[in-house]
Parts: sequence; structure tokens; C-alpha cells
Amino acid sequence: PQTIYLADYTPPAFLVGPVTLTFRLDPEKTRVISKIEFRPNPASQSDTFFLHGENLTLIRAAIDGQEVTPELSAQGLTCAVPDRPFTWEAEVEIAPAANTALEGLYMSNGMYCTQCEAEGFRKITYYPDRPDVMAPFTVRIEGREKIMLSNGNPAGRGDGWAEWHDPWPKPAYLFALVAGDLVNHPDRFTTKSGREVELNIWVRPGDEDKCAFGMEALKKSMTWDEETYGREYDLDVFNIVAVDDFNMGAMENKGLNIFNSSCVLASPETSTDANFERIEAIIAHEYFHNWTGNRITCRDWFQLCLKEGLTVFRDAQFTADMRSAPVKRIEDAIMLRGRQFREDNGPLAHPVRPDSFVEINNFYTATVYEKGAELIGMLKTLFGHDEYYKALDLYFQRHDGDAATIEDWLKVFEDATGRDLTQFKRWYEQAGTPRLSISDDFSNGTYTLTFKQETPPTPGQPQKDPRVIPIAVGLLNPNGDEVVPTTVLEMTQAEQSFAFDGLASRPTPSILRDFSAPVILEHKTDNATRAFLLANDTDPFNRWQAGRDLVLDTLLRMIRQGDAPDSAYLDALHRLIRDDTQDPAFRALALGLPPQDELAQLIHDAGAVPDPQAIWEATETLKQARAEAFQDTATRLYAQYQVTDPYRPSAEQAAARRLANAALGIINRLDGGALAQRQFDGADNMTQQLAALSALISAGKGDAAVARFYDQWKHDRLVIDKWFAIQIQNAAPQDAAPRTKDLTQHPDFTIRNPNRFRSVLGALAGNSAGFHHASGAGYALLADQLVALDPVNPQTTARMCTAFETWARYDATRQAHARAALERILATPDLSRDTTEMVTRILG
Ligand code: HT7
Ligand code: ZN
Repeated sequence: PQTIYLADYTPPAFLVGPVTLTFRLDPEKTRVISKIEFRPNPASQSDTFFLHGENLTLIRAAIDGQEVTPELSAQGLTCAVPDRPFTWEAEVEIAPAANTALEGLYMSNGMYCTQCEAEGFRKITYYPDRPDVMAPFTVRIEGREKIMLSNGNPAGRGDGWAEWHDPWPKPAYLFALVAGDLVNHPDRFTTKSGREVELNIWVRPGDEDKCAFGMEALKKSMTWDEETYGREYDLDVFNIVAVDDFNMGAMENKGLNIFNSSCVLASPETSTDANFERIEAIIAHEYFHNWTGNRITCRDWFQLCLKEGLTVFRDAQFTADMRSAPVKRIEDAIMLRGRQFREDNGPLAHPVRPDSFVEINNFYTATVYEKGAELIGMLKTLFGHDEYYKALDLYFQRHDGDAATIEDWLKVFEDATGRDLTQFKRWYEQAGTPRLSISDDFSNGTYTLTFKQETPPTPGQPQKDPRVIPIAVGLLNPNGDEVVPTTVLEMTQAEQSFAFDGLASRPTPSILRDFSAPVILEHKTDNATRAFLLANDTDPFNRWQAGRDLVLDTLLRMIRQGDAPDSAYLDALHRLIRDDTQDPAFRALALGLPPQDELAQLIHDAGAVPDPQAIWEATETLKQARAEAFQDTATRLYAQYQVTDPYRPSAEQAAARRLANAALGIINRLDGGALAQRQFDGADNMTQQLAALSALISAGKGDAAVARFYDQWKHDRLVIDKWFAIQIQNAAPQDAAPRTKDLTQHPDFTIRNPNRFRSVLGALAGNSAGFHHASGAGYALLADQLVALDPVNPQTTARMCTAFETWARYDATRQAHARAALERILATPDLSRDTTEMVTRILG
């Protein structure tokens, strides 16, 4: 397959004026008639007229009304055209019902829908399918469907047809069409300048009662973007549609967002607190794209982080404002370390702005999204609140209507702040997570912190240059009082010292407060200092981090040396969870254990070979020790944090349930599932029911509850996804692959639905000791399923291959099993470009 390079960018040869599309819908033979105004681009050297097009049957084509016969290839067409503006017309035929890849126009439960990002529009009609070609669209849909939607504002409808007009020039990846037997949950919003906007969430009949929360989230997002960034909505209608078969979470098509139903439908009975929080964040994310992505889009797909990093940063700010800022930051750091650091450390490492790709769909990664968001956060930390918003105002003013680049973005910050960002740009260009080691010194009242940064080599990048790292630091005196409040140190060199004068005694440093940079801190400190910070640090993130460092230390000593669980850790944690002045959500977070995959990475980084079984056993031993040490406290917390008010998905109620369910997890190890059974029997919401089911399965008492749960929820696809996943997540290492295999034979399992596939095979990949079991059964099973899925849905297959990205960490036996599985996938005839690229990179 062909590699595409950022360095090879050239402007489009032709620019596009108004686009008119007519769709004559039919599951097997949809006709798409396009009429497009083209004009030569004076900024281009080329006069080659090339239109992308894949899997299209061309019926006819004409230029200025004269029939033409273009030259067709598997990628598109070329045609001789006049050296002046002209009108292109084409009619093509496509088969939405046969489209299982879920890119382009496809069908889900009898409903037509589209997914065009990144390069799906070329599966709908011939077009210059690149983000720097922008045009206003008018769309006519002809069909028998009750509801027929496209981007922009409604422009008319009659018997068997509907028309839409989107006045905002947009790239083809933001095109959308939906048609089906849908019902809506309507509402209205008045923007700050007085525009009346009609809001709708469109769902399948029967799902109407699951839209209210999403609608509230949408209105909150609209208000927040006006108040925080001054960004107002710009059409008369904002439509959201829920679709069951969808490759990712949601899509920000202009005025017509399409959502995976799991990311919009919510009710207390069927959704957990975590589901509600995620839905609120995704609705916000897609809405915020209207400015960061749609009004200002990307010049090319290498610039993906320009819209995704910024929009993730904006949705994180929103969640922090709506809920608890410290809890959001801690959760984001857990996620970043679990997914992005793992990516940065392995064969799939790539810069936030990659410089080459084979298949762009493989670059919708944690690095582009989450690390991309961290870079925005660092700019805000370096420049401060006022300068950040000044730069953002300039960005919106200067680039509205543009297809922009990272260079444009950084130039805006340079112009707004007067600072040079040449060095900062390395964050966009260099892959890998910097490791920051620290030493300190105290003499004559001066405390000196010395930092050293080093980034290990990554594929194709053996050498790294030092980056600008904002290190937020505070200093505490021995009484636990803060003697130096949070100060942002700006590290620019490979090694650099910072001094603090006038201190009466040697302080305890609190370093990288609020996780001020996406780096790995190598701080050789002792457990007494960690316990001190856990008790005294004023920065909530670092207080949580101190607890995390303590548990990592004890777990690593248990794994490496067979030590018993550390009593200093148990005491410090016990003190914290007993303290009712502390936020219950924070205490629940402190009770969380580090992911087993992260422990494996730490062991690997220290030069040893991780044993997933030993990691699992140590984790189980520690859970048992905590249960024995915290039993009485857990019993009290469980009772005290029961929510008696009617269910609300509020941050407060969710925090109480989270702590009570953490307590349940503790008690469950000692009472053989008795309390979990009571909670399961009495649960009136999914958060409580699922937590109890999980506890029952862990206690080995889950069979009856698993059967009852299925019986209760077999009509609800999204709940049954949870049912599949929870059985695999809670399976012991030797049972995980066999259990998964059984579940793939369940009549409700299908590889056609990405949510279902992920709920089963994704759960296996997430069960670290189970997936990496020495038998190789986990690897073989996933390979079997990926081979079956690839011809149906290459995008989801390729994403799921990331389960293998850590294979080279493990021992020779596991490596041999993993390599055999990967080579078997690669040897599959007609393997997609998506999966070929991923497996090739993973094999290295
Ligand atoms: N911009 C979107 C990314 C996307 C996508 C979404 C659904 C299905 C396929 C997709 N390919 C790319 C989602 C977002 O970041 O908001
Ligand atoms: Zn996005």
C-alpha cells in the first residue's frame, strides 16, 4: 500500500463552488446525482482534474451539459476539462444495504445513514474528497422514509422528498444524510444574539424516553461555548441522530451530528453514572466541533490534532466546569497513562502530528486526541488564562472559514503573546513520552530542584531534542503548610535547575501539580514522603498521585520480591477513606488500583519481563489485604453513602454511589457476595445493578444473577453489551479466553455491530492477565475474530489490533503465540489496507 507524506502536500488543482446533490434512495440501488461548480485553483501548478471515487457505478457524466467519458480507476476518475470554470454533473449508483464497513452511505436497522470522516464521501459520489476543498451544499433526498435529514437548514419538503441547504462552506467529510422511521425529542435554544435554534434528537421509536439527558447536555454545551469562548451556533436547526451500527462514538457533521446510540441514549435504568458523564462529554465534544473543526477545519489529515486535540481540551474544560475539576483531571491522567503512554512506548508510537500514514483511519488515536489535548493544556499553563483566551479569539477571527494547519495555530499564539514557539512545536513533531528525573538540594535556605528530561527512541525517531515542559511545583514545610504556592517552572533544556530562596527548613516538593505536562516523573522518593503528601498536599491531583505512588510501590515489591502488602500504604489509605471531610469521589478514586497493564509497562521499563499472571495474583492479594484491613470502615461507608433520593445522574449522587460501590467491592471479598446479592435484588438503577453483578461474578456467585440480568434486559442492545462485557472483565485469567469463546457463540453475538464486537473482544483485550495468558488462547481467539471481521468492517478490525501492541514486552512463549496470531492475520488473503498497516507496524 502507498504511504502518504505530509511533506508532499500540494493545494487542490480545482476549487469547488456550490454543490447540489440528489439522492434517490434504495437499499440496493441508490442513485446519487451531483452537480458541482469547479474552477481552476490559481494557487495550484497542476491542471489534472481528479475526483476521488470508490465502489461507485458511474451511470453518466457531463461537463457544461456535454456527456463525457472519464477514465476510471479503483481510486477515482480523471477527465479532460476546460481551462475555466465549468459545471460537472454525474450520476452514480451505490448499494447502501451491502455496505457493512459503515463508511459512506450505509444502512443500520433499516435506516439510511452516512459516515464520511475521514474519506467516506468518495464512497457516495465522485468528488475531491480532501478537507481543504470546501463548498456550500444543497441536498435533495427522494424516498419513502418518514424522516429525511441532511446538513444545514430545511429548504422544503413534499410527498417523497426533502431538501436541505447548508450555507456554510464545508469539506465533504462533514456531509451527512439520514433517512428512516425516526421520532424526535424536540427543544429550542436562543443564542446570545437572539437566533432561535430548533434542536432535535432523532431516535428509533421506543427510545424517545432516553433523550432528555442528552438534550440537557446539548443546551448546557451551547451556553458554555458562548460564555467561555464566545462561540455561538450558526444555523436554524441542530439535529442529533442515534444510530446502532457505528464505528466510533459520534460524528460532528455540520448541523447533523450522528451518534453511536451508546453515546446519546440514557436512562437511569439502563445507563450507569459513568455512561451519563461520558454522554454529556461526547455531546459537548461534537457540539464544540462546530467551531473547532467545522468553521475552522484542517488543511489535510496530518493536521487532525488541530481539531481533535483542541476539541478534547474544550470538552475536558466543560466537564471540569459541570462536575469536579480535580476528579476530571485525575480520570484524564489515568486514561492518558493507560492508553496514550502505552501507545507512545510501543511500535505504534507516532507524533501528535504524524508525518506519514498509509490509512488515515488508523490515526484516530490517543496520541492525536488525548496527547493533542494535553498540548493545548500546556499552552494554557505556560501563557495563563488571559493570554490563552486572547490567542483563541485571534484564532477564531483569523481563521474562520479556513482549512488551517498547526503552523497557523502556533502563529496565532506567537502573535497574541509575543513568544517564540519554535521549541514548543517539537511536542507536535516528536513521538514518545519524555521521562523527567529529579534531584534536589537544600543549603542556606535555598532549595534547588534539578530536572533532567529524556525521551526514548520511537519508530523512525532515534534522537529527540529537549522540549519545553511546564512543571507546576509547590513546596510544603514539615508541618504540611504550603510555603511556596503553585509556581510554573518552564523547563527548556535537557537538564535544568530552579532555586527557591528564603526557606527556613528543607521543604517537601509537590511536583507536576495538576499533571501540568504529559511526562513520566521518575522521582525517587520514599513512602514516608508519599504518605505526607497524601495527607497534606493542597493540590488534589498530587494528593491522589501520592496515593498512587504508594500503591505502585507496594504492588511492585509484592510482584518482584514476594513482599507482603505494605502496612504504611494500608494505613495512609485507611486514614484517607475514613476522613468524611474528603470528597467521596476523591476517596473512591484513591481506592482504585493501577491498571495491570500499567504495572506490566513499569516492570518492562525497569528492564525486566512482566508476568501478567503474577501481576494479577499480587493485585488479588492486595485487594484481600485491603478488605481485611478496611472491613469496618467499608461497612460504615457503604451504609453512609447509600443514596436514598430518587436517582439523578448528578456529580454528587454519582460520587456517593462510587464510594459506596468501592466499599461493596471490599466487603464482597469477605461476605461471599451476600451484600452484592441484596444490592442486585433491590437495585432500581443500572449503576447499582451492574456494580452488584460485577461483585457477584468476582465472588464466584454470579451464575443466577447473570441469567436474571439477561432475562430482564434481552430486549435492550446497549444493556446486553454490558452483560457480555462484564462476564469477561471479571473472569479469572485462565477463564477469560474460554468464557469469551463461549460468548462469541451466543445467539446475540454478531460481528456486524461494532458495539457488540467491542463489548466481547474489547473486554477480552482489557482483561490483561486473561488476554496475555501463557496458553496463547487469548491471542488466538482475538486473531480468529479479527480475520472474520476484516472483510466486514476493516476500520473496527484495525482499531482492535491495538490489543497486540504490547506483545514484545512479554516472555518468549507469549511472544511466539502473539507473533503467530499476528502473522496469521497478516497472511489472510485480501486483508484490508487498514489492518495490513496496523499489523505490519505492530510486528515492527
Ligand atoms: N471526528 C470524528 C472522528 C471519526 C469518526 C467518527 C465516527 C465514525 C468514524 C469516524 N472516523 C473519524 C469523531 C470525533 O472526534 O468527534
Ligand atoms: Zn472530535
